[in-house]
Amino acid sequence: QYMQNGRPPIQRLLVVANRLPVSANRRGEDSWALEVSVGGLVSALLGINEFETRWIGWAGVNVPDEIGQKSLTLALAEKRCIPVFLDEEIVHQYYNGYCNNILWPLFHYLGLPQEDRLATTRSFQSQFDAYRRANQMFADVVNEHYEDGDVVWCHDYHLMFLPQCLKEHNINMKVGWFLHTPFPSSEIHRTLPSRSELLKSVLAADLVGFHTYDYARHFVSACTRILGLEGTPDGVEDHGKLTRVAAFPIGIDSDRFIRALELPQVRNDIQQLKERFAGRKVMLGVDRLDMIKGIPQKILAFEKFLEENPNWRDKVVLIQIAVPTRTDVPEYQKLTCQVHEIVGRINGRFGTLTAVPIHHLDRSLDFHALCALYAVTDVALVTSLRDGMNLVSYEYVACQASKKGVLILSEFAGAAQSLGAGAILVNPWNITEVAASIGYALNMPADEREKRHHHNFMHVTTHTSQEWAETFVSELNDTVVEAQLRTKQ
Ligand code: ADQ
Repeated sequence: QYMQNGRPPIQRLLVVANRLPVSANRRGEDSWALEVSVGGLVSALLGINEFETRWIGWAGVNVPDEIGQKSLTLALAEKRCIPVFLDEEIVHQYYNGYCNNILWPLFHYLGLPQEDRLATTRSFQSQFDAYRRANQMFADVVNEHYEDGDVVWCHDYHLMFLPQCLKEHNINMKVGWFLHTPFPSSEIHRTLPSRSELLKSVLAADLVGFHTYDYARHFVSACTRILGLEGTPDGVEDHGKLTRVAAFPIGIDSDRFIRALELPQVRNDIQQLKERFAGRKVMLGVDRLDMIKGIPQKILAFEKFLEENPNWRDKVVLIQIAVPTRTDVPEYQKLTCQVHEIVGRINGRFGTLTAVPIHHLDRSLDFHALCALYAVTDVALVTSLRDGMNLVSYEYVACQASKKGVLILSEFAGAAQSLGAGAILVNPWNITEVAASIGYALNMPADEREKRHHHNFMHVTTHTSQEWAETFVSELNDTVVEAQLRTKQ
């Protein structure tokens, strides 16, 4: 067990997520361009040094030929990534179908697909079968690379079947599962035709984690009401076997944002933005263009604010950055059109020859441009209809050390539990309330801004993504040790 120098060996952490943190583009038969995408999860895991991390996931490309699969596997190995190869049909049924069309909306309280019920019901079973098959393919890759003592951390709603597949193969594997979205009330979850199978599979894990205590409670209620199991303060018990269930709120790598503000390029961007918007207050929204983010509701609230406050019309601008996602899905195309239409109407109503009230950008910003924008903003508007946590609110707070801007935050984002005392909390469905909060935020005196910001800044800089990852993995190790002790007794 111990290496020659007397220190315990470094434990390996196998992180399994639908997507690898690397996107692959084919350049030739056996040549690949790899681009690392630094998201919340990647930076969280880059920061933990006590484990040797390997990523297992889909590279986002269809590679049907053996030469391509071999060469991509070699190229990814240099980034400590191991690919799972999924063909187009399975991606369509598992990823676009079951994950994005069924689980994603349901977990965000948007219900199961309504249109053409019969078609949905017929395809439901085939999508669910594909979901199971895809999860088994992830499990096969994990099993192939697993070594005794490794910790396996499964991520998100794409992989709810994975814990069971892994434990069926090796009951001693240490398996944790973490959900990045909300877990809905058991009354919502019970509408899902495959409700029991998914719960049972997740319960095969040793540790199950959520962003908030409420989501954990909903999960335990679903297990007690749907499966008839016993909920305990520690989790869910099934014939003496305990699955530990707990809240592990994610954070961000706040230092990365704070350091970026000192870079010459970012300082330059900040200066330019200040000059560009001199004399006006800047409000900001940064979201993926997804129905859960409440972008139309946010813009309608801004319209109401401008309607009721003519004196602010040429003194405030809303910058909405919306990264298009899932662009091949009709609902998302509809959402894009809806947002464009509302923005066009408002700019037509309240714009002048020299200024428009809303700058709407359908694209992603690079990290440095995003930091500069966060830093110059007076008010950030996060109006998610539901959101597991919402990292944009954290990133905004991290970049506001000098300006001490105000965060308007949906009470339906997990972040409301952690940043609620410093933010102005709103119900995003209540457009009148959000409009009034915009007025309150724009007029807030400096001492109140300072106090609110201080509260949130302390939270964001102390509850970091690294701490989140370390806590989850060490809790997983402890849970397994405790379970072994219990069975010995
Ligand atoms: P997301 O739904 O993607 O994540 P969020 O937590 O806000 O939501 O993270 C988005 C990330 O993408 C942020 O780091 C942000 O900077 C970046 N981003 C968003 N829009 C951008 C834009 N226009 N340009 C550039 N960057 C942009 C899911 C859940 C969340 C949960 C996270 C982590 O839905 O609730 O907080 O996982 O668990």
